[in-house]
Amino acid sequence: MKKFLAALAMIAFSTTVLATMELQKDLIAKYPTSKANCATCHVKKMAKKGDAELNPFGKDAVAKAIVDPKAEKKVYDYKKIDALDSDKDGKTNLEELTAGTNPGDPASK
Ligand SMILES: [Ca+2]
Repeated sequence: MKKFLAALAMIAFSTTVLATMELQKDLIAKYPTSKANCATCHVKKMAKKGDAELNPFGKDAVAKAIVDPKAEKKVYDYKKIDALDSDKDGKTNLEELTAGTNPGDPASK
């Protein structure tokens, strides 16, 4: 039973990580100079399960950039939040993604 639960936990974790990797690839495809990684949307670069808190850019993406919130597979239109300055550091999200700085971290601009 323990092995089964461990396997189940691994699958759940992998699915979450894979979903995140897919979003990361999507972001890089749309903003090739963005240097997108986990910390682009999350507080911690290597977020563990249950500790994947979103940073201000990640929160704006979830709140304002999802094309159809009811769809099972979420598609993001980041253009909807290009003009915002999610982390309030004086640079828009588009400026930060283009420059390769982090739009969700005010210490990166
Ligand atoms: Ca920033």
